[in-house]
Amino acid sequence: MSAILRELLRASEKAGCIARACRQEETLFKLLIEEKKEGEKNKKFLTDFKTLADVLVQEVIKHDMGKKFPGLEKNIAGEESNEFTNELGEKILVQVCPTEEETASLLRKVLDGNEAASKVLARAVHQDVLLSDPALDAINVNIPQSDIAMWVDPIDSTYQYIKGSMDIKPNQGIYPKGLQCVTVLIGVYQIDTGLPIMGVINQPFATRDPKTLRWKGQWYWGLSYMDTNICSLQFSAANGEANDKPSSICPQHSEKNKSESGKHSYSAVTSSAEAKDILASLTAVCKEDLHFAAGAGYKCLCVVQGLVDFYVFSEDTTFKWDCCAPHAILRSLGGGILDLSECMKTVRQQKRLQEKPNLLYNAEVEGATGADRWANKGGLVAYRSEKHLEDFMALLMKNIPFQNVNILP
Ligand code: 2IP
Ligand code: CA
Repeated sequence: MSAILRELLRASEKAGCIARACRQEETLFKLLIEEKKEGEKNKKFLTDFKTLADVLVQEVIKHDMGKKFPGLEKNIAGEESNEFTNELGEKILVQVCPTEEETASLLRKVLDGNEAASKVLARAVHQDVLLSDPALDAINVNIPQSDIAMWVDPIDSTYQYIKGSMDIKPNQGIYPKGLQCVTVLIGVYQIDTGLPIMGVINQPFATRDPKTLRWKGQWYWGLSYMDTNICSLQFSAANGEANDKPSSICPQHSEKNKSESGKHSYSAVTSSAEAKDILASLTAVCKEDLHFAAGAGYKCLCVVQGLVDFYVFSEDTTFKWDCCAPHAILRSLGGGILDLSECMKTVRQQKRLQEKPNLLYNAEVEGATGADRWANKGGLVAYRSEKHLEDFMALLMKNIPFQNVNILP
């Protein structure tokens, strides 16, 4: 099974390379940044380039996984559809062709004849990405291929990707916005239970070399299946070139977080789009340790890294593809991602959170259409250690403004 995880990692790294190429290769970068200029005649075409990058990355992941594990590609779903309409209104199925030349010629149709851009992109699609992560060799589990399916988010936080801010300062290690918030997310779940079992988060723009000004990526993986729980963060020194963060950046919530009164203090990250009442409560509970950051995947990564205890979001604007990969990694560390409204209901009834309302990845939202079928309808709470989950949830409920209790589930 480490073979699948190794391939996931390689596919995520190739996706990261394509994401970097679109910003670092002159011909592609021009197409990407042009989009920022408002009111341009060719705005529609240029907006489509961003979508093309997204679609292409998703197709590369499907193609590469299917090549190594035939049949698996049929069970890979993502945010994007690969049907593409170009400026002339032609419908084109964007896919990876057998050769670089064929892919370039297909891309030319979508890119309105732009020869140079098509070639550069096709080269990135067909390049071989070599990586080694010796920690993966330690894994010895056997999961039948027919039991698993995957969710892919080719480029999470697309807005930050297009905006491309490079000089955002982190606050206690957390980037509120900027390229660091961009992630590639590949998660594997068990078809019958809907639970996530393997995941990779690739951060293509993790650090920037001050001399070459080139970006370097970083990856995180985790596997949680039966009795096996294993995560790249347990092997900090052996994580291959791309991972150079020491495991000490991941302090577990510890006694140091106890205030003088003996009560625990908690840290959390949320979206700037969080609802007013939950925000008020989070502020009351976490005080200066409440952070805002872009990207659902990146916020999960902050929890994985131990930079915050929780990621809380009550709205229904995150999706299965945003959470499957981080959820698997968090499970491998002893944490998870739960449905927030279900947790609140349980805590409100003064019951224990024994049966964890895990986010599940195999069922649609009843009655929903389009992307909303795969929304995390009840919001989410992501955590790395379950030790303080109930206490934190109880505090969160207690601090929701009284006059608004009727919004509660
Ligand atoms: C988005 C992206 C946004 C996030 C939203 C996701 O995915 O991660 O940043 O909103 O929930 O669906 P926020 O940053 O407010 O949490 P994408 O960029 O792939 O559309
Ligand atoms: Ca996303």
